[in-house]
Amino acid sequence: KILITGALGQIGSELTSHLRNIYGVNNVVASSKTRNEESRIVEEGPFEIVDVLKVEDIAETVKKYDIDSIIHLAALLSAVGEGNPALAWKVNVDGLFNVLEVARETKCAVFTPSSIAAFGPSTPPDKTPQDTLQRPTTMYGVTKVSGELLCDYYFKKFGVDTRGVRYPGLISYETLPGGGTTDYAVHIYYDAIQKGKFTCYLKEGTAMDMMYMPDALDAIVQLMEADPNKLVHRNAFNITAMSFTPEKIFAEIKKHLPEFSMDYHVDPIRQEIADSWPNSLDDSVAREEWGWNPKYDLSSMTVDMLAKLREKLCK
Ligand code: VAH
Repeated sequence: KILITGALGQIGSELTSHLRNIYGVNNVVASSKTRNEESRIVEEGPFEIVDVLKVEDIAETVKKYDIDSIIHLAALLSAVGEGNPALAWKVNVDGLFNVLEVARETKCAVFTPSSIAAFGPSTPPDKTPQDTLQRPTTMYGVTKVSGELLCDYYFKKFGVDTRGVRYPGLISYETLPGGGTTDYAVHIYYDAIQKGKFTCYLKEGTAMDMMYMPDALDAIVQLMEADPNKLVHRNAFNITAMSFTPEKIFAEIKKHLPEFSMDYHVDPIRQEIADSWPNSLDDSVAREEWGWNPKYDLSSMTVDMLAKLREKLCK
C-alpha cells in the first residue's frame, strides 16, 4: 500500500488519481497537513491528515494502513522557500528525515523528488551531467541536495529502498504549482486563454528544463517498479523532457492563438534563482538504468494543455 504526503499539491493531486487507477483506490492513501473538503482526492479514497513535522502522524498512518511505500512530496518550492528559509529547511529536511526514520523502522520504500534546483551557478549549465558539482545558492536547493544525500545515506546505512529523480519545471492543468520559479510556464497557458496576454517575470533568454505532468507521473511509477539490481544510482536521477526560454513557449502558444501577446516585468528574486539553475540536463543515466523516455515535447504539450484548459476554464 502507498502513502502520498503532500497529496493536494501540484504533483500529489494528479499522482494520487494516477496511482489509484493503476493500483486500486484503497491501496493509495492520500495525506496532507490540512483537509481540503471539496477536493476529489479527499472524497474519492482514503485520506489522512499528516503533518510531516510530526513523526507520529507518519508512523500512525503507516501502521493503520500497513503502508509499504511512501511517496514523499510535502515541501516548500524555491520562491516561497526564499521568502521563509527557516520553514523551508524544517519542512523539506526535517520532514524528509521523519519519513526516512519511519521507513527505516517499518521497512517502507521511499520515493522523494529532488530538482534541477539541486545545482548552482558553478555547475556546468548545459547538458548538466548526472554526477557533478552541486553548490546551490537557494535554501530550496540546499534542502534538495541535503535530501539527496540523506536518502543515499539511509539506503547505504540502513538498507531503506530510497529512490528519486531531479525534476525540472513541471507543467500541468489540474493544480497550480505553489510558489516555484518555473511557474511562469504554467501561468502563460492560463493567461493565453483567459486574457490573451501574459506578463513574464523572467527575462528573455532564460532557458530551463521543463516537463509535462503525465511524463512526471510515469517517471515515478517506472522508477519505483525498476529492477533494483539495475540501479547504479538511487536518488536524484536527472530527468528532463524539454528545455525552453519564455520567448520559445510564447511562440509555440502563438501558433494556436495568433492574437496572443507577451511583455516582461522581471522579478529579480526569481530571475536570480532561475539564473543559478542549469539550462539543460543530461538525462542519459536515467534512460540507461530504468528506461526513462518522456512522451511530450513543447509542441505536443502545448496542444494538450490548451485543449484541457479550454475545457476546464471555459465550461
Ligand atoms: C520550482 N517548480 O520552481 C519547482 C521546481 C525545478 C523547479 O523545483 O521551485
